[in-house]
Amino acid sequence: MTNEILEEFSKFQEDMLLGRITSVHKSLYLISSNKVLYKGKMSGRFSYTALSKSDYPVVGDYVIFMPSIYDDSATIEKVCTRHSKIERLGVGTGGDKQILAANIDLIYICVSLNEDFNIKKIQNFISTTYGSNAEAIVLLTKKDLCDNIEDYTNQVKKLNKNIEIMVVSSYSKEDILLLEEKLKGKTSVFIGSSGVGKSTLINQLLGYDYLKTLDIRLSDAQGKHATTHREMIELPRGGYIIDTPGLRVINSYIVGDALENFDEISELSQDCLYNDCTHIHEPNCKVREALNNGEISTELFNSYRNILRLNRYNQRRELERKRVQNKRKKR
Ligand SMILES: Nc1nc2c(ncn2[C@@H]2O[C@H](COP(=O)(O)OP(=O)(O)OP(=O)(O)O)[C@@H](O)[C@H]2O)c(=O)[nH]1
Ligand SMILES: [Mg+2]
Ligand SMILES: [Zn+2]
Repeated sequence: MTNEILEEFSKFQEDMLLGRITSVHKSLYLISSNKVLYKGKMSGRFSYTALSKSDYPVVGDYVIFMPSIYDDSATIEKVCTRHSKIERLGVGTGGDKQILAANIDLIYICVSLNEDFNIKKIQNFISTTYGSNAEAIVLLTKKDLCDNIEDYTNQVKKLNKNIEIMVVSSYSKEDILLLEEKLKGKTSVFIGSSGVGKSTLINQLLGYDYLKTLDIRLSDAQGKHATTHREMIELPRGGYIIDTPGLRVINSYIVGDALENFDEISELSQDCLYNDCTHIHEPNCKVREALNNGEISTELFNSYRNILRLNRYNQRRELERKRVQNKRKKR
């Protein structure tokens, strides 16, 4: 916590509390303050004066709030100045950059050794950390599945000789202890594709299965993410870690990156009746429901649909390419 935040807090009445946002669920903000969890809503005054979405709290934000005298509800009056933040590049979302998390010291770019490893993707991830005021570290996961680790670390070094690289396995006690040491006293965030083991690592750090993890690797667009919400978790040996849902990678990394900008829709579509819902005519479609009651804008929905269409086109082209290749081989 910075002195700036303490000074901001000192300007408020004594019955107000200072806390930190651990997760956000639509207009409900979970706040942790002195190990007590509160369910916060924004005050009328705050909502009235807020100018943009980025004024509202995100995971990791320090907030000043009034606790209820009856239950665990609370009214948030102020979001304290952010000393760092990680933003997602705004593609097709009307230019408003989305803040993923605030007040973080370390950003761990999680990439699994073997199938997930892609140097261009790592470069993209590193780019998103520029200007965040946090330090980026490349965390190569699932080292137990890899027997040429150096080939991979060398590629990262060639890309950026200054970036710190860590290589871990979720199943190595030694690695977990090392990570625990690095995370102590800091706020860190794990970002990366789905299935690289972000939540598994956090569960190992906690010593029990707190977070849901993926049992079977589902790497296609229809695959469900194990993690669907960003959440900040206090570690037993000190420090905070923020778990995030994985990036969707479908054929082309660019499409995956773009889809990742539609967090809200991606989250909604996890609850659609069909895994491969196109959000046009299927029954029990949560995305269309949200569109109808104004929770998501038509503009956002349309650009999302365009990305899906482009993606299906890419998939068809890829299938066609394979078919032609196979034919040639048979001749
Ligand atoms: N071999 C091996 N498998 C691992 C390791 N860590 C995690 N896994 C497996 O990888 C799969 C995905 O792990 P998760 O922790 O759910 O991945 P995630 O990055 O949180 O995925 P999302 O929440 O979807 O973003 C699970 O089946 C884990 O058991 C590891 O170090 N080695
Ligand atoms: Mg996860
Ligand atoms: Zn749907």
